Amino acid sequence: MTLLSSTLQAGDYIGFTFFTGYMSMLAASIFFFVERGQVLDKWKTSLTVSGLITFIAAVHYFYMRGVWLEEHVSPTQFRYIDWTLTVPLMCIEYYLILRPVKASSGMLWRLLAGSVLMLVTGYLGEAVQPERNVFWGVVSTLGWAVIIYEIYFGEAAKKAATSTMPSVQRGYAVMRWFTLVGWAIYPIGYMMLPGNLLSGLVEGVDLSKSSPVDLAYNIADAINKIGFGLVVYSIAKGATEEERGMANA
Ligand SMILES: *C/C=C(C)/C=C/C=C(C)/C=C/C1=C(C)CCCC1(C)C
Repeated sequence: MTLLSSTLQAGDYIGFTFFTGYMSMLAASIFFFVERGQVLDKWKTSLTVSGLITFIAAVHYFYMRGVWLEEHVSPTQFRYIDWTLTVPLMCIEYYLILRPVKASSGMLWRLLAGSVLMLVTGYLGEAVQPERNVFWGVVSTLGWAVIIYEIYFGEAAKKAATSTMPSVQRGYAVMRWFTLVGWAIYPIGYMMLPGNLLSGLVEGVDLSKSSPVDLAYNIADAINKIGFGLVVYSIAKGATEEERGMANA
């Protein structure tokens, strides 16, 4: 008898990460919304956006958890809907942090264009033409490269270097490190898809019970949504203290 159960089984480690993902995203959202009260008005929107990113993710994790428990398949549609909303919000975080040093809307549009290219082609490779996932993965990486170029060498990098606030300088360096190193977990997960470059690594895995790709994505989301939000929070807190210090001096 095959027992299709929609409760969490002892050995279902992927299921565990969907549950912890859901709960930690929710907790992070409450934290960011409550902490808005601790920073100067000009930094409040940054914390609101951090909270929205983790809140949108929490709702999607709720659904993804359900899909995984009931069907044991990758919730690819919910995954990409989540990313389509949250990745642009992360681009907006860059814009908000750099707005005091006069970042242009062109910078924001370049980040958004890179995100759209990265996510649309990633979806094509995962859900529409899985037999061509290597090709779509390469195109998607070009979108990511547009973002990396902008934050390391483009206008964003140049504007950040002109900031006189140590907390902004330091925080920006950590933000872009997340976008370079933390985001790299996603393409590594993608490369474990059947037929892709790292699929040999997960050859023995029973894909009806486990999903290495989802494990990678769930870990990456926790790091890049909660961790990234905390960096934004530390910039807002630090800048608030620096500005209050200047006002009192
Ligand atoms: C909160 C969600 C985030 C930060 C999602 C980020 C997603 C990526 C950086 C995905 C990148 C991909 C590639 C660079 C190539 C292969 C396909 C993707 C979409 C997994």
